[in-house]
Amino acid sequence: MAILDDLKVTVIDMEVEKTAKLTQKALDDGLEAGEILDGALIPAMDLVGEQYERGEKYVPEMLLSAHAMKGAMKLLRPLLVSSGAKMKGCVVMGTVEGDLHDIGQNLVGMMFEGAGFEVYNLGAEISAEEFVKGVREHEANLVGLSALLTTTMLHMSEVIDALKEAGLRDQVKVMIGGAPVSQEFADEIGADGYAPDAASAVKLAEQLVSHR
Ligand code: B1M
Repeated sequence: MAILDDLKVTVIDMEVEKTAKLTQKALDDGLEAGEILDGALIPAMDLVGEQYERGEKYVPEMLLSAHAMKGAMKLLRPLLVSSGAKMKGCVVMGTVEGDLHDIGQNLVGMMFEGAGFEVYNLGAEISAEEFVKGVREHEANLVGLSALLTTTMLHMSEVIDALKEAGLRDQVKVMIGGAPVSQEFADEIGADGYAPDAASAVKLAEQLVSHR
């Protein structure tokens, strides 16, 4: 669809305002939030990542594309979270220590909210201690960990260890996600599950809280 192709280009070209305008236009034209995400915004960020890898783009440019995507997500948020469903469970989530990639985990958080979870999104660069504090404070029954870097994914097991040390591991399920992690890695660190994307993250969260 032409508008999705145009939107993809505006994100890649780091056009923050134009991205917001086109996202609004796509919504006004009747496109669904999911179509806009999957048909333009996520593929655009993938391409930006590939361009960075090939040395065709640098960090500040990646950041501007990320700003454009975040602006679009602001407009999509009300549509992704409006459900009014009864609370299914309480999730404390965030991106692990040293990792400031928060677009994916924000998206997962919005989908959780839309599916009827109570969500406490702690943000990015969250230490194991902060996750423990969040679980205690909100009496969460699910913890969602995100990492986008092969270096920071290693902090996920520290969160699990800290939950064990705090005596909280039995009361929470831990799920992980983010490009470098996998089901194998989840098994290795003793997480309860892994989801590759936001839609499957919701399904997994529902399964995990219903099997308590
Ligand atoms: Co960064 N970056 N980045 N970056 N960046 C990647 C991740 C990279 C793959 C790019 C590349 O080389 N191709 C690469 C990582 C390589 C690696 O470790 N394997 C990389 C690098 C190297 C870096 C820096 C080290 C660059 C540098 O400074 N030299 C640096 C690190 C900074 C740090 O964190 N300490 C860095 C910085 C940045 C920016 C700040 C510029 C910016 C982030 C801005 C922000 O998030 N606020 C940025 C961006 C934008 C990217 C790319 C281009 C896009 C990430 C994104 O938002 N994708 C990325 C390349 C890529 O991923 N294609 C890249 C869209 C988002 C919707 O997808 O986050 O994968 P994603 O989330 C998905 C799933 O993974 C899953 O569901 C989401 C929705 O479907 N998911 C979960 C995520 N979390 C989940 C949790 C769950 C379940 C599912 O349960 C709890």
